[in-house]
Amino acid sequence: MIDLRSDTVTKPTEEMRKAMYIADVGDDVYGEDPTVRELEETAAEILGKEAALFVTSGTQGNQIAVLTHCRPGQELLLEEESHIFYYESGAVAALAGVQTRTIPGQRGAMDPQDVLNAIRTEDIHFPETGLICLENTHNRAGGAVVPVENMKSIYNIAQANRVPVHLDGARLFNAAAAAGVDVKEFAKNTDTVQICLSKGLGAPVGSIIAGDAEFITTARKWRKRLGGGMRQAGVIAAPGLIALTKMKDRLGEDQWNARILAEAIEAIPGMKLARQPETNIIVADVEGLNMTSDIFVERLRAEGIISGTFGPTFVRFVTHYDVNEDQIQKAIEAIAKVARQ
Ligand code: TLP
Repeated sequence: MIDLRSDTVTKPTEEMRKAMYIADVGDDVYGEDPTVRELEETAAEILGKEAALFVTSGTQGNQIAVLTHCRPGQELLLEEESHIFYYESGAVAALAGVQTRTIPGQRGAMDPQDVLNAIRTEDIHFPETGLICLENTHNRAGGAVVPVENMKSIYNIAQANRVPVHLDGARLFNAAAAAGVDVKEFAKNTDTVQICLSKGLGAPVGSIIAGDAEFITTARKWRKRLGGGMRQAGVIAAPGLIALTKMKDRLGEDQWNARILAEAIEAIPGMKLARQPETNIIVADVEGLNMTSDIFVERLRAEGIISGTFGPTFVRFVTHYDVNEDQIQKAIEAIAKVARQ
């Protein structure tokens, strides 16, 4: 099977497995796991933030950020197809008790003027705007890179109105690789950032949230409340450290493979790209084949290729380090075969 469902499906490398075996560990709830501490310090430095916290998943990281920034009854501004709004099971309502106000985006980027217009003025009838969330790369916009300039404009507006900004940077390193800039350039236009170690970077588990020291202290308490205080977590922090320091330099390969796959899909009669890929996510429209995405994904699976539905006629393919160029060629042949059926 060639699994192109997501970059979450990668298996840990041999180096990661060895690092897990030899990891120095302690009880992290007491702050005594040296490997976790090293991971958090390294992540804070890479992201240009004061402090960082190792959390179980991207969803937990985003939710802890919302819980730490907001109070119940506040309003959260976010792009209408963002992961926090679309894919986190309504957690911001269920856990933080905030209401969401969505703003349409262009390739994942909100218009700063729309953000400004959505920030609430003081009025007895209104909820307070508690937080603005950004996402980069933007998953449902097909891995689109939200430009640094756009983030900067929104951050300036947020600061002028004393509203914090959180970045869901699950795939921030893919954005940095595609834009040819350091992740700090994105992160500096935010108060807090969440990055996933277990997507393109290939760690088996875990995410990081970073921000100022006070924020991280409160976030640590929220993590404990949510049952995310881990004990000898060095065994999972060790592959996370490898992901963070060694895996980012190969993300260009995933982008290259995504381009090859996208160009081939574009040439298949009846198929078209929902948008040109910028990073490692490809979204294809199969409407012209008179198939739903469910049927297409099922038939493609029968040919040994796993993809994911992304709407009634949209199919998503994600490249990652467990798929090489030969396997991309096999995937192309299988996609073309299904398209002819
Ligand atoms: N995304 C997953 C699914 O949940 C859709 C995927 O396969 O792409 N932010 C963004 C932008 C994400 O894409 C994801 C995962 C998360 C947060 C959540 O991360 P996890 O899965 O670690 O909770």
